[in-house]
Amino acid sequence: MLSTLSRRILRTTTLQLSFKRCRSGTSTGRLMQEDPLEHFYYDKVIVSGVPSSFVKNSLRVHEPDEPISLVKARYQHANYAWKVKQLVQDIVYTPEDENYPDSVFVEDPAVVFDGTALLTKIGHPSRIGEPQNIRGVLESLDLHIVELSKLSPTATMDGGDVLFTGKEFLIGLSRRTNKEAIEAFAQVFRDYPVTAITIQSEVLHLKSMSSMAGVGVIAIGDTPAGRQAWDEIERKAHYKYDRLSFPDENAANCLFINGTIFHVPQEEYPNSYHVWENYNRYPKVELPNSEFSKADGSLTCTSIRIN
Ligand code: CIR
Repeated sequence: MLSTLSRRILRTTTLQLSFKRCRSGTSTGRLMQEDPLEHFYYDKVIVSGVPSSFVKNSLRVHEPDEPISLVKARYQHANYAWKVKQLVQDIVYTPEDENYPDSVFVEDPAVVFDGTALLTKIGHPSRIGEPQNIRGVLESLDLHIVELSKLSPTATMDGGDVLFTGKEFLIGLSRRTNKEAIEAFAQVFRDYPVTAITIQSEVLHLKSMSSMAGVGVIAIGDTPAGRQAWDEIERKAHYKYDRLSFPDENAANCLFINGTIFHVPQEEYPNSYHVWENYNRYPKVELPNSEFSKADGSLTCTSIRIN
């Protein structure tokens, strides 16, 4: 039986199908369906367990007012996986790794796109082994593996800096991701334009303050760093996007999966909630993320979505 979420996806998908002329040879003039959501369909999502070392030893820019609760973090993580599972075929779990307190942020060690998994070299030494740790899972999914460190010995990159818009890659040039990495990335994923976007040093990643909130819509913080990044996107990106502005940077990070938006709840970002409340292009689901945001993690950080 279809869940309510699945029914909503089908409805959204049906509404958004558009048509284009097929250009190839004899079929010229035949109408072919093009789905604008194509690049936001995922059939597998990888999540990694929450190690107990996450509580005390995970990296964070500022010590949070209240300590991280392991019980709450694990509950929020299980809830995340369960809610996403309502929309995708497979959730692939990797066990927690106590040696890597930040390893729950599985978005950072690998970027997966079009059957290729690029193992990054995370730009902080405490996370250095995470890309190799996730390799086995990626191989088991029959992905073609490429190692960033083999392409450029000085390159560093966190997956949290990579924003695929559906038409091109925008990549944060940040404390964690450098120019060499962005150049190497462009050699691996050649089918789409790749553009570097400067990230002010107080912000961890491009996606710490932005995300795709639907086809052609970039959610982004209305803060000095967010405005600077948006100006650069407008100047340098190859395509134009609508902007959905949030008073809080982190509230702009949502998951857009199979036609549904997953966003943070009102109690976590009371000043930004109205933006999500008034945004009604897609079905929406709230996902609490308070314990992960204490260690600078946004919603996209705790999964790898595979298209
Ligand atoms: C770190 O500093 O690496 C972690 N505490 C947070 C990583 C968040 N990941 C992400 O935005 N993709």
